[in-house]
Order: sequence, then C-alpha cells, then structure tokens
Amino acid sequence: MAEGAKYNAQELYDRLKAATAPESLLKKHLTPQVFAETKDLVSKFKGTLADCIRSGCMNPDSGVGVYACDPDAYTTFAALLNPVIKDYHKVDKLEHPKPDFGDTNNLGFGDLDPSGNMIVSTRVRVGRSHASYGFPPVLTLEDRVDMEKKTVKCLETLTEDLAGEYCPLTGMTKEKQAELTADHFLFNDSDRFLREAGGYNDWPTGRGIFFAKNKKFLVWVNEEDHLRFISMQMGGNLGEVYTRLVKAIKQLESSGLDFAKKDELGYLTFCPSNLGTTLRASVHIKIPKLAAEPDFKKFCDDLHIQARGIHGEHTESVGGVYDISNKRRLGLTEIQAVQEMRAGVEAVIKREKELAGK
Ligand code: ADP
Ligand code: DAR
Repeated sequence: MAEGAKYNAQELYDRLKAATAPESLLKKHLTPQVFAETKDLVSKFKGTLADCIRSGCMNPDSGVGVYACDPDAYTTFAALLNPVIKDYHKVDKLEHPKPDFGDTNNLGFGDLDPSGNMIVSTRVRVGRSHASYGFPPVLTLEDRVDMEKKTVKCLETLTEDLAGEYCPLTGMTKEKQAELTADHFLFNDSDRFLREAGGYNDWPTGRGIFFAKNKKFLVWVNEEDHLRFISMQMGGNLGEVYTRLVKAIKQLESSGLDFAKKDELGYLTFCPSNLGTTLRASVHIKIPKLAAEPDFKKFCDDLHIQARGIHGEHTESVGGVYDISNKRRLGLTEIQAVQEMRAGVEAVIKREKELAGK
C-alpha cells in the first residue's frame, strides 16, 4: 500500500501546506475554504477527499497533484476539481463539444517530417473509463479482474489490421516487460505519483496490453486509466497514426462498453488533465538547439504544447530527443486537439531549423 495511505485528509492537507516545492494545481486550488467544504464528503463509490489529494500531498513536486477517486468525484469534489480543470486546460467555462474526429479521408496533414531527419516516432492515444467502476483509490482486485475480462471480450471483436492478441502482465517475464517498455510499447510500475494514488494496488493483477499484429495499435488495460487506446509507429506520419486510432475508437465504441462521461467534461479519466477528448498526440523529435534555448518552456506554453522526456512523463530527454504533444484536451474536439499538436510540432521544426542555420 502507498506510504500516504495511513494519513487522513487533515494530515495530508497539513503536509501540503508545509511543503516548499513549486505550487501544484492542487496546492493553488485547495484553499482553506475548499478544504472545509470537501473534507468530509464521500462519493457514490465511497471515495474521499484523501483519496483524491494523497498523491499531490505526498509528492509536493506534482504538477497537477489531484486525481478523481472515481467518476462521481467530478460531481462530489467539484469545488476542488473544477478550478483545477479550468486552470490546466486554460478554459474559463466548463463545456465540451460532442466528439468530432474530422474527415480522415481529407485531414489536410500527413507526414510532418518527410525527410525523416527529426521525428523518430509518432503516437496518438485516448483514454476511456468503464462507467460502473471507480478509479484506482477505490478499485478492488476483483474490480480490476472484472474490467479486464470485459475489456478483453471487446478487444476480441477488433477486425482487419486492428485484430490482435491480449497479453496479461501476470505471468509475463521481467525480460519481456523490460523489452516492451524499452520499445515504448508497455507501461511499468515506476511512477511514484501514480503509486501514491493507488495506481499500482494489487499489481500486476488485472493489467495487460493488447497488440494488433503489426504492433501499430495497442490497448493498455488498467494502467493509469481503465483503458488507453494507442496508435503509434516510427517516423512522422501523423495522418496515418491518427486515422488508425479513429478507426479503432469507432470499432471499440460500438462494441457495447459503457464509457464514463459528463456533458461539460467529455470522457472522464483518473487524472483531470486527461478528460474531455482524453487525446494526447505526440512525436519523439530531435530538437537539441531549441531545447537548449532559455525560453523553450515559454515557446511550448505559447503553442499549448508540452515537452516531456522520452520514457514517459516525469522522465528526461535522451540525446536531444523530446516528447512533444498537445497539452489541452478539454473544450475542443479531437480533430482540433490534433491540429493544435500539428501546428505546434511544425513551429518546433521551423524554429529548430532556424537555430541550426538551415
Ligand atoms: P501517456 O500519458 O500518453 O501514456 P506517457 O508520457 O506516460 O504518456 O508515455 C507513455 C509511454 O508512451 C512511454 O513509454 C513513452 O515513451 C511512450 N511514448 C509517448 N509518446 C511517444 C512517441 N511519440 N513515440 C514513441 N513512444 C512514445
Ligand atoms: N502525477 C500527476 C500527473 C499529471 C498529469 N499526468 C498524468 N495524469 N499521467 C502530477 O500532478 O504530476
């Protein structure tokens, strides 16, 4: 069990207030008034404020710091989650459009780096949550096993280039896990923020990965979210990667699973940074000159893009290669989120070439 599991909401809040690390969105928005208003509330899945804030209080260096303990937390703990959501997604009002993936036969974009000199690989993912289950802090081992069974049954309906095989983590050798993780296919249990939020409870039971035969479409089962649908390939052909994901989403959305959503928040996820479209489109791209610029973070912020390391969030870049992706997922459609990422990546490529004197 995570270290912070023994602390109640007051003890967690006291730790948060005493911390001197840079201000997380949790610290910014869990005011004394919001704390007083929410500290004794309990969600429909029996989740508590402590369940939502534990990770950010035990990890003061969090960026967001708060998770929804379950889908109902977005209603029960709205006094805290709503200001966090508005702040992260840079919106003044909580409203979200109906899903719109655009016309994949006429996207207007394809390979963002035809030369192949800069973009190593491209990935687009969305998250989905089973409507009738909680999130990690309130999930039981039986819940995860039930969700895994329901998910695998749905994945077995995938056809054509999306058809494939499910590999549970239980029974997978450490060597196989290390190989798949190094190749950026598989997740592991190394994220301390997620650990403190209950993300690794009963690990590895109920977790696994689905691979299409060509390994360009994957589904993560019970990592941070109940489901992550992932399309990825080497090179910079964002058009192909995105089109494949949209085809998979449409097949999986019609397979009978009931996904958690709210009109004004779109699809619901464990972390409030991911809800709405839940879409993160990323490239691993070589930008040693731009990344060395003092204003690199402001350059990204102004374009609503985010730079990460190449082995997942909270990791470092390697050899000047960064993970560049869209930051906003709420208040815009799926095609708008991908277009925002495309425009950001094109600006990054242009700036890197200018700095390299090309
Ligand atoms: P997410 O929240 O989208 O899962 P993470 O930062 O946790 O993002 O990354 C998850 C995994 O996906 C990591 O192993 C990371 O290296 C890999 N990944 C993300 N973007 C790309 C990309 N464009 N190409 C290859 N692997 C990627
Ligand atoms: N640990 C959280 C994560 C923020 C967003 N990333 C997610 N959900 N994977 C933090 O506050 O840093």
